[in-house]
Amino acid sequence: GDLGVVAVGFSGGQPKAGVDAGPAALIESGLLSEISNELGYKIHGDQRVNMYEELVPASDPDYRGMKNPRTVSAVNKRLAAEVYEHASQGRLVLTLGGDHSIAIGTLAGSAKAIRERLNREIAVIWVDAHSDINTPESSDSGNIHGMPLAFATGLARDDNEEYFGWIKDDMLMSVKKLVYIGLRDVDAGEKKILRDNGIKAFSMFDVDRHGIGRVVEMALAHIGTDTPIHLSFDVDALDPMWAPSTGTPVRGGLTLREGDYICESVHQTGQLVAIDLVEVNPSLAATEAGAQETVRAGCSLVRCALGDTLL
Ligand code: DIR
Ligand code: MN
Ligand code: MN
Ligand code: MN
Repeated sequence: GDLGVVAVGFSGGQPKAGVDAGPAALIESGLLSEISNELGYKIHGDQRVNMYEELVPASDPDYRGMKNPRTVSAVNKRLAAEVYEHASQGRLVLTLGGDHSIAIGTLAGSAKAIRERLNREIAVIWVDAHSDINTPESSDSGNIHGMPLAFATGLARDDNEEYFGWIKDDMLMSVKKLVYIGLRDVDAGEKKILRDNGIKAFSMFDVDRHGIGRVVEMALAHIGTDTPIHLSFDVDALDPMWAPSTGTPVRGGLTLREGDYICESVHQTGQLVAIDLVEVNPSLAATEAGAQETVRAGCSLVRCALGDTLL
C-alpha cells in the first residue's frame, strides 16, 4: 500500500523538552526501513523530521488559559494541510509525534480528506491513559496536549484564525464516532464532558473486567463496520513498565501485548486511514535502556497497525 509519513518534532503542547526528538528516535531505530522493506509499503513524504521552527511566532502569550496557543495553532494548521494532502491521495497517513497536541492537525486533515474523498465521517480510536478532551476553560494545566479532542470535535472553538479558528466545520469529527481505550487519569472536568456528550470510553477497569479482546470488539462495534478509522495512540497508554520514557506516565496501564493487540485488530478491519504515535520522549527515562524500551514499544505498535503479523 501507499503510506504518507509525517514526522513532527514538536513539543509546544506541553512543558517538557525532548518529546520533539521522539520521531527522530523512532526513525533512527529503523522503523521506516522496516515498514518499506519488510511490510512492503511505498512511503511518500520526505521522511525528515519537521520542526516547524519557521512557524513559531516572536511572542506567544497565554490565551484563554492556553500555553503557546499561537505556536500550537500554527503548527497544527500546517500539519492538517500535510495530512489532508496524503489522505486525499488515498494514502494511509502515519504521523510520528511529538506531543499529542499534534492530533488537532492530524484529525482535522484526515476528517476533511475522508469527507471529500469517500463522503464519510472518520471514527477515532484514542488509546491513552488520558482523555485529552479538556476545553481551554476546563483545563487546569493550560497544556494543549490535554485538549486536542475538544478542538477536533468542536466542543472548543475560537473565531480567531490564530487560535484554532482555521478549524472549519468540514474538519470536525463527531463525538459519536470517538471511542477511548486505556483511560486511567481523567480530570473531573473531562469526566463531565464525557458524560454530557455520551462519549464511549473503555478504561483500564474495562480492560481488566472483559479482557482486551472483548474491549476491542466492543469499541469496533460502537463505531460500526465500514467506517474509516483514525487511530491515535499515546504511548503513555502502555504501562510505564513498557514505556517509561514519556511526559506523563501513569501506572496500571496496558501491557505491550495489549497495545499491539489493539493495533493488530484495527489493522484487520481494513478500514484504517490514519495512525498517530505520540509522546515518545527519549530524554525522560531514568536509564538509557528505558528510553530504548519506549522507542521499541512505539515501533512495535506502529508495525502492528500496519499489518505486521506474528505468524
Ligand atoms: C491533564 C494531563 N489531563 C491535562 N493530560 C495529559 O493537562 O489536561 N495528556 N497528560 O496526555
Ligand atoms: Mn496521555
Ligand atoms: Mn494523549
Ligand atoms: Mn494485512
